[in-house]
Amino acid sequence: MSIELFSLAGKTALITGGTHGIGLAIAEGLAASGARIILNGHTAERLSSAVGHCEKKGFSVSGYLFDISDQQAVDKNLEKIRKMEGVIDVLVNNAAIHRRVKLMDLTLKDFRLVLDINLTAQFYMAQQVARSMINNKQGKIINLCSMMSELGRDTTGAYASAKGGLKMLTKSMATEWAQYNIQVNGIGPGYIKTDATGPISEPGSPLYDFIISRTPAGRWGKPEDLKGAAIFLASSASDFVNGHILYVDGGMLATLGRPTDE
Ligand code: GCO
Repeated sequence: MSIELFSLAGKTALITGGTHGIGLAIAEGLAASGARIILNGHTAERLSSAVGHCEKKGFSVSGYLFDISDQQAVDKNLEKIRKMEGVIDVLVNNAAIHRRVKLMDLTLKDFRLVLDINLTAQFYMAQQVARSMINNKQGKIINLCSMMSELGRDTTGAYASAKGGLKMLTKSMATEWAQYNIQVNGIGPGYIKTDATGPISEPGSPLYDFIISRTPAGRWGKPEDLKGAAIFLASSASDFVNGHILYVDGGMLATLGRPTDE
């Protein structure tokens, strides 16, 4: 019984930004639980390498190259996916960018770009996919939030504004779409070692040890640490979970931390 609860057999999952890092790890987790995975990427080389990587693991996988912030490209590719793949049962809204710049130095153009990709594009993608989920009388949407959905940090103002907004957009989607048996939730990764955190996640970088000191688990996270949360929120195990942000952060948000000399 419990195994079926977390099974994704017969389900199709679209993962945006699924070609590397957290997105690819989540895609692997969903595939290992039986889902057919559709990877979105915006660079052809990364997409084909990620599809090849998943094929080598024996996963049922396909790749679609488009920019999630380009509305026409989203419309065109969702139509193509509908024709080629059928219904999308699970949407993982993962694609995002980062601009680590102090607010006083951040250009309006870059602020708008971060909000556009990390928040507005997530809205439009979810809205379009949810339309077919309503017809299908079921669906799962997982928005990738962040520690920055709850906390600020120097140079992450644009990203935090978007991820804070994405937390509330998740709760708003849950409010309006739960009645259609669509469960909308979020995953909030802690500090995970990926390309995106590359510059700050190297031993010796000023943040590396600080993050460890702020994380009760005493380590940086790995992309695979997020697989279980994704499988849970994509499976029937979470059919009565709505508007929840599941933080996978090694305990960072649970604590004020402890003095360094303890
Ligand atoms: C940073 C980090 C964070 C992490 C992550 C934490 O610059 O502080 O990049 O933004 O990426 O979002 O959940």
